[in-house]
Amino acid sequence: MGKLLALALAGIVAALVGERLVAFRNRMCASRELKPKRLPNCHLIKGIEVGSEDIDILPNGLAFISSGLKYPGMQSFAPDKRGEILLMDLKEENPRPVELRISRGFELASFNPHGISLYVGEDDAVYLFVVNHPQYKSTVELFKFVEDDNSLVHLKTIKHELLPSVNDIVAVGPDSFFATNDHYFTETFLLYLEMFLGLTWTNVVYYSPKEVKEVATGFYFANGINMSPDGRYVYVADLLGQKIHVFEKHANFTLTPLKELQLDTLPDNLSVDPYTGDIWAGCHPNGMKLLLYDPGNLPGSEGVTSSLETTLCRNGAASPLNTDVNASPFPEGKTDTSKQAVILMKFKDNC
Ligand SMILES: *[C@@H]1O[C@H](CO)[C@@H](O)[C@H](O)[C@H]1NC(C)=O
Ligand SMILES: *[C@@H]1O[C@H](CO)[C@@H](O)[C@H](O)[C@H]1NC(C)=O
Ligand SMILES: [Ca+2]
Ligand SMILES: [Ca+2]
Repeated sequence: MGKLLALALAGIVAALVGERLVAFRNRMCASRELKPKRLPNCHLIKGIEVGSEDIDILPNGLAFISSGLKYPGMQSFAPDKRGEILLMDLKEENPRPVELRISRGFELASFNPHGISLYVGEDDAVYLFVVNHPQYKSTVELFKFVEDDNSLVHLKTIKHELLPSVNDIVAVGPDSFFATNDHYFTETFLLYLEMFLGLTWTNVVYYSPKEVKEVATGFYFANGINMSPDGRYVYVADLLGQKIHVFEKHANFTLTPLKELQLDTLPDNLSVDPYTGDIWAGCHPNGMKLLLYDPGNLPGSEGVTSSLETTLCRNGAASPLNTDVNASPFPEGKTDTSKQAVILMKFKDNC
């Protein structure tokens, strides 16, 4: 009898693990294959070989790039090199990235920048918010950009118990922002277990010096976050949920869910076109390949875009259109970081 019971229990555990494994592989798009394609207007920018995690661009064409992220479980192209913020003037014919100098007093050796966000203050002062992971912890660094000498003046380091595992931020004031936490747990074993079991415990937090609060939760892996140009809507990419969530933002900085855009790929960072309001997402076509990084079988990248109309229409379900035709992972070459999205996947507009 004892043996039978043990056998039955073992069977149940195996079935549960098997079921979780299948669900996990689905969330990771583990069997998805894309044929590499070359994009004629896409070329490598020299000087960012160690990867560019995030980009934010000022209206005058100055692009800020965070580079050199080291993230547990992910391939790093230069594990011993500290991270940096690069500046590139997109108005130039052949723009080249230059490293921004950071004011003294900031601990540069452990700089590990992740998501970034720009905020232009009333006096036209430019603030740069940078998610940082010194010793794999999470902080948000606030800098002021000094254009005259290509430098960043460090203003403060923000740490908070509600910000344990920050991925990306979107600034809403000179010292306030929304941030995504991409894990609930911070301990390595537990955070892998969390992903494997498919817990939806990651969240979005609003931070200001006066108030810090959770404003949305229920994501498998909250990743990129951004805002509509008029500031009325907030967009959150759920990497393993394969969705972009659309929220309405209120004057008291709470969010109410409005809509979800279902994708067939793993969305990472989100950019918003300041003129049209279109969302552009850099995505990972196959999360398993990203995790198991094999230089002989690169994970690739793809982009997804959603027009403002599609994003906001209440009853229209956005669906990716003809992925195969428009898809093209990063061209062959040594710097595939799956961080350089190169394709465009149009949404069918059902509005
Ligand atoms: C915030 O504002 C929204 C919309 O005006 C309202 O429904 C909500 O109750 C407010 N929440 C808090 C906590 O004040
Ligand atoms: C986001 O990441 C994609 C690829 O993952 C990259 O191509 C894109 O430049 C980044 N976009 C911005 C503006 O953050
Ligand atoms: Ca960002
Ligand atoms: Ca990200």
